[in-house]
Amino acid sequence: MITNRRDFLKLSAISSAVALIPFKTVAKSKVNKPIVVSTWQHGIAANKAAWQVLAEHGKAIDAVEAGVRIPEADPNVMTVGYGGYPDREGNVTLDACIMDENQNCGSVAYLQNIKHPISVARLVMDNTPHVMLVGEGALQFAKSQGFIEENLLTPQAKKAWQDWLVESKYAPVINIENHDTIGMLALDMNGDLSGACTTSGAAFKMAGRVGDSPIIGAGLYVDNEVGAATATGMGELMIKTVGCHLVVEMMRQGMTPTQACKAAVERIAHKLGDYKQFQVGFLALSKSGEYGSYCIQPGFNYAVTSKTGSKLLDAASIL
Ligand code: SD4
Repeated sequence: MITNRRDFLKLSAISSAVALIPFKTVAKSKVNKPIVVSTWQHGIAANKAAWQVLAEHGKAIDAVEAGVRIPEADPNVMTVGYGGYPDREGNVTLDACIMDENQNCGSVAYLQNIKHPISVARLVMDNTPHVMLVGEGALQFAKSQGFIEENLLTPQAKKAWQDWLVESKYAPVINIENHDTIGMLALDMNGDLSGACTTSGAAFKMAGRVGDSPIIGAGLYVDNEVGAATATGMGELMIKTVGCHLVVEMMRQGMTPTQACKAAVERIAHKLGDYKQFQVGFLALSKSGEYGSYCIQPGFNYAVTSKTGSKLLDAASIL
């Protein structure tokens, strides 16, 4: 029982000391590093590029940027960067963010005609006092940094949009047929965590729509004392729950990455009620190099690359 002011102060001092202790200290030799994880099958190629940086003792922040640039440039990946599906008006609009081990972060949203939004986000982080630039301002900034404007709408994506226009049925549902954002998390040789997330967002979205992927805390979060998380699926749901921040905070409280992802997905499902028609998936990596994932619908997979090689794993799901 707290009997006087001195006891209260003592207790407050103890509680704040406890709050500063990392959630779990793992013997340095047991840390699984370096390691990189990323969402979906295209994560395999992306991880390969990230691994080149990590294997040479490079920084996690450089690894994640290099990694996600691969699907950004790939016209066959229809929901990231070049070749991404456009919005209802036929414009490809891109969202991306990046976060390092010191809580520095940068983000761009509703960026058009620039193939590598993640690198623009990196420069927002490195070269400006801001975290987020959007639309025309983000484009002007990109151009000032030497990025070149190019048409990102490939014939394949244009055809898909024209086919969609026939019915123009706008169902703002992201299920397993409408996804592929890449979120990537890395732990480098130094034991530092960073993450990146980049997308063209929901296919045929309303003009001006921004999802979770460029929102720090929703589509990506990194706390170098605890772990990192990224998300894929219906971005509105991650924004409403600040999903990735939630996952990291649950890890701080002692959950494993899988347990934390599961708890966040269940929180969303519980609040939604009709969750069966949506997809939401989280991927998390802890400070000790442990990883895990969880989603609503089966079908979400993720790529893991470490010293033992690369593998594609299926996330566990509610359904
Ligand atoms: C969004 N979360 O814009 C993104 C879409 C996505 O896999 O993840 N697709 O809502």
